Amino acid sequence: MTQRIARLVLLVLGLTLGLVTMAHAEDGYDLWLRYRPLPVAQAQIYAPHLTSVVAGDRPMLSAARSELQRGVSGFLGHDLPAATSIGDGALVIGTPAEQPAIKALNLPLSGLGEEGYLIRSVTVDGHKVTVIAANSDRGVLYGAFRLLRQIQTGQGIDKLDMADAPKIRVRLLNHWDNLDGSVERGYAGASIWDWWRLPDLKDQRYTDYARANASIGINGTVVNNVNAKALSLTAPYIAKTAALADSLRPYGIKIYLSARFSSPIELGGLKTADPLDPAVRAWWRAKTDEIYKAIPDFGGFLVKANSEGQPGPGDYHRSHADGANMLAEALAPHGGIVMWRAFVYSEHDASDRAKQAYNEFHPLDGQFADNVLVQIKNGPIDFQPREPFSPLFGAMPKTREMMEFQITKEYTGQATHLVYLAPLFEETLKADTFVRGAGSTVARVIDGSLEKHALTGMAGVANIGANRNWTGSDFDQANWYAFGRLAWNPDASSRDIATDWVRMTFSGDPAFVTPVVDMMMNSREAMADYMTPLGLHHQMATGHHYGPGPWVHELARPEWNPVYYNKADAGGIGFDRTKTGSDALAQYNPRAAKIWSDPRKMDERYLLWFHHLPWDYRLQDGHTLWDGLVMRYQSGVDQTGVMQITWTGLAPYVDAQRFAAVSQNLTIQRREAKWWRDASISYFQSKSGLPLPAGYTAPALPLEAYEALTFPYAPGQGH
Ligand code: BDP
Repeated sequence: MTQRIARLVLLVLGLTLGLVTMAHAEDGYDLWLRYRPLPVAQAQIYAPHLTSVVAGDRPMLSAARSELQRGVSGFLGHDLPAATSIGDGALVIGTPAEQPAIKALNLPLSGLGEEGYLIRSVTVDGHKVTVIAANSDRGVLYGAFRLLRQIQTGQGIDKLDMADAPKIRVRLLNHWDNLDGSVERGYAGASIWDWWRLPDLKDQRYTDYARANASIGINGTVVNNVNAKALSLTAPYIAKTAALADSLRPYGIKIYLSARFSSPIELGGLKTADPLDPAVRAWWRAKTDEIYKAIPDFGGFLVKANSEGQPGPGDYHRSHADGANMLAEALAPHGGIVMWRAFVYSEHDASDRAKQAYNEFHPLDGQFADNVLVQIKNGPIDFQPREPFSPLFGAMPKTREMMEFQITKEYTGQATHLVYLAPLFEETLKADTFVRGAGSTVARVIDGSLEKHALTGMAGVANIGANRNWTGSDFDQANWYAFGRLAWNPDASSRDIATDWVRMTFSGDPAFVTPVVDMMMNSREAMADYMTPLGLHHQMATGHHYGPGPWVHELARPEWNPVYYNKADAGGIGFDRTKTGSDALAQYNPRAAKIWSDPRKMDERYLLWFHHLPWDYRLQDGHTLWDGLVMRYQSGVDQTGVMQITWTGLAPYVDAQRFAAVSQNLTIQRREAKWWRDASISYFQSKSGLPLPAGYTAPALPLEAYEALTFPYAPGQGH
């Protein structure tokens, strides 16, 4: 008897210890692919449909099979055996070309293209099975992850009939990772690429990175910074990149490189990098052939040229099209592409910076080769908390235009602030360019449907680093996740995506999901309010862009200074981009321009982007501009308080480790939101000379104290 009790005590102790260890194990490494054990009742519902897996053994099919096996053993606690014959509850995965059972089913796969999939509950030889079918192995892999998501989000798998295909062809991460292991604008530690120990060391992280990306449909990655070193194109680095490509290939992820335009001079010993020079062209052709020898499925080049000091065709009085087409010619025989960035502004151009990319690229429409994508940042300036869409979208109908979003939160709270960026992405994608009448959304420009382009793309500047949780904070994982989902389907809803992510990453309990999704959905607006309300932009401190710097005015180039953008003086605040000012509005289709042209009717969240207005201007709610500005800063701060309260109440649903990490970040966020509010109000008050509206507290410190702050080791500055 006593022995039995002792055994029981041991068992309980063991279980408790087990639970404690489990709680500790939630360090975020598993991302949204946690596959935690299901409650018994749920497991019993799924188990009959997950008895075995029938799959071919090509690399991507094996990857799909092993992911299903990993998932099932996590959910149900037992193996999912690989089988060759079909029995009840089997998962039958593959393509009609290599899996006879799938061929025999004659499924409607023709509309699914290269990468789509179909998942169906069917009967084969009297056995109830689930098929995941596609035209390619990659499609099968995506289908496998889709089935796992179905279970992770608590939905049925007994009567499945779903099909999906990506709307955008090239779905890429852009790593701004340097070869020395630092990451420009990275807030999650060092680069995950261990260039020093490559090609010999193949870190498990590379495989887990590939799995995570494949699970959201990302099919390529640019592994080095757009501020590129020529070194990346030398033989030793090509070998290192080839080793990375080997790790990523089974998950359908292609490797791309940022190419430094002056490489023919730096590596080839040529006197010029003039894109029309035959020797330069020959150098790029030979270099490209060399890369393809090592990486037969290499994706192509990303180029930042004649931008922020980078070399480019402009150095030889050639156009961006000349530069892009030279590389396109070298890549074309191999099926590779060029992504040529439109992020340019010039020290020789005194016009509004928001107009410069359009001015430089718009005249080149029709001149880019077929395998060139022009990669355009979502807004005309630089990844601000809120920007109107770039006027280039839709303005170059003969050009393949691709989207560049920033997933890493350079200007939007870095890794500490809880800011879900998908509503920002969605706002841009849903914006109407009107170039072909109403409904010509940015999404339709970049998915190619508007101008019938087949080569389409979306890139996201990665927020991934060597931190155990990959992205520097648990909630920043959501931005990586959402980017992938939106690149797959630019019409998807950011709320739906958040809901899936929360269920997969934390808990499916509605008492948790609803408040967390609401908090995420409000977070971007809160951040825009405490940093740059009413359409203000580029108010961040110099260099590291951490914290406020609305007073900065002494930098060499006018457009580097926040005062250039806020234009605050005794008379008012805001950048006049109407006819009376820079007339940047004229770069938009007149119907799009009209939406922002009248301050009394427009969405005031864009107000000071387009208009310079007096401090006593009446906002739509009747408050003066000055009062309304202060109120919005305050409301942003208040929202961070609400977020803290919400999260505190959710402790029972989250493991202790992640709960504490998020709580601590929310404390930082609240403190920094107050700092943003106080410093900004101090500065603008020094211009407006007006008292704060009744009931609003004065900034904690005098303006000089905010101006004097320095942050020598602020992260993300790269080398
Ligand atoms: C800015 C970043 C800078 C990048 C640049 C770019 O501050 O570090 O190099 O964009 O996109 O946002 O090229």
